[in-house]
Amino acid sequence: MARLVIVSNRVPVPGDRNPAAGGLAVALADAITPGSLWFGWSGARATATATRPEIRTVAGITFATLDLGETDYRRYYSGFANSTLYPLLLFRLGLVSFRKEDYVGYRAVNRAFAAALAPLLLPDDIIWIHDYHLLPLGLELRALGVTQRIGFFLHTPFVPPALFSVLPRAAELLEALCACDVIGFHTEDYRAAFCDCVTAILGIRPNADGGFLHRKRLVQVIVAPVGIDVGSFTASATRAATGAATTGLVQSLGGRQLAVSVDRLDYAKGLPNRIHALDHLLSRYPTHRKRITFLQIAAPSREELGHYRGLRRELDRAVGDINGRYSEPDWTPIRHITRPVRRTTLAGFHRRASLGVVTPFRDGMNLVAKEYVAAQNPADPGVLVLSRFAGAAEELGDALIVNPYDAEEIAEAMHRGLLMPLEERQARHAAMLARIRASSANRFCERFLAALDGAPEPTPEVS
Ligand code: ADQ
Repeated sequence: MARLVIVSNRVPVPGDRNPAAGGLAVALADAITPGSLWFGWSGARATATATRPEIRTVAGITFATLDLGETDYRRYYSGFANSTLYPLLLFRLGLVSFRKEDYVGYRAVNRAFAAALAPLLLPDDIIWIHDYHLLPLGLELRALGVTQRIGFFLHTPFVPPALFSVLPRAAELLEALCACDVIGFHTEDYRAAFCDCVTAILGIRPNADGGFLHRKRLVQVIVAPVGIDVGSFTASATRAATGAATTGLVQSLGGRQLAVSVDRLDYAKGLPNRIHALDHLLSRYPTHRKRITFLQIAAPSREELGHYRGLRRELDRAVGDINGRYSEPDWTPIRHITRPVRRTTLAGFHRRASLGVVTPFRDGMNLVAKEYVAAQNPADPGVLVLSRFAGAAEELGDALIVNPYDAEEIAEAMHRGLLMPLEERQARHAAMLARIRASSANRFCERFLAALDGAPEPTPEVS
């Protein structure tokens, strides 16, 4: 049987003292079985980028990681990946900066990844590359003579040609990505936007199935929505709901309703606007004062970047302002935690929350929305308030869908959710539960790997 090789920017090595909070590891937990190889950055920085990976095997899975040199880290990771590509793909044109040396560094790290990975590959391997940090990795591997099947999955949205063509080197990057056999996206919208870019920028028109020929290679473009392992998340939520952390939380609420938000601290997640929404809720509907506690858990992320530090200050200010204006001696509207919390603990909090508030300005998918649904007690479920610009909204139309830029609309949805009759809550929850079961983490991996497995054998000479 073919071995699966996963490549991602960060590698979640078990026991890592400094794991990155994020959805990628959750999404791939089902794919990475004993015998697989996971390759990428260790998360550590050194004077120069390593040329040979450090290899560890844990529970039959091989983890091969490289340390990044300081300059490469600045140009590839902080620079082109997170200050150019990420804001662009999240539709935040005003935050995009471009420096040629960052692009050169980005390409150099992709080349270094390819050079370190190629000697580890076996003839029948299936290679699955993840996310915007590694758009040109497929091409770099092909340049070293790698003929194995290569797939690529993008965890962010994809933007239409009018936006993508803003990127200097847009054509070069698109071409490089087309060295893969299968390219996958969370939603039909992103897939269509990518195909439109291929047409507008490369002059190639994909067929109705999203396939096209590029340099003698058939490239397939597919939709594979990322999901979660619903059964195991529901089981952890049920267990955690009676555990110490959740019972302590529930006791501290003194019978008040709980609303929960869980995010990486990222400007795409719409955090300050959500806090403004709470302001609207409490001023427009004073009946909720002293009756609701809002628990915001935001794990720090990419703190070395200025925009992220600025966001943290903005959020601290907004929370302080609302708590200052509405708190009573025996009640504070917002509890604000800026630390990662264990996923199993979060599951218990979700289960006890009458409202899950997930309002990113943009999000590739957003697994927290699915986790909130999976954690609910079907007999007495809470209500999900969800941004229409999260990929998850395509599947979770039974949530209360809001425009995340409109704080008043979010407030109205929160109000409606807090008062929603049991029967309506049950019906909406049942419909959403069925959807997340149908697009589980397992199904995501199966769908992508089946497409990759069925891809025709690549021809060796690619010119
Ligand atoms: P992320 O932006 O990291 O992922 P998301 O999909 O919400 O976002 O997944 C986050 C995961 O980390 C969830 O499992 C969640 O429970 C956990 N998490 C979030 N905040 C946390 C916190 N404060 N403490 C501890 N754990 C926390 C990227 C894309 C998403 C896409 C995923 C998967 O940005 O759009 O859904 O990849 O493709």
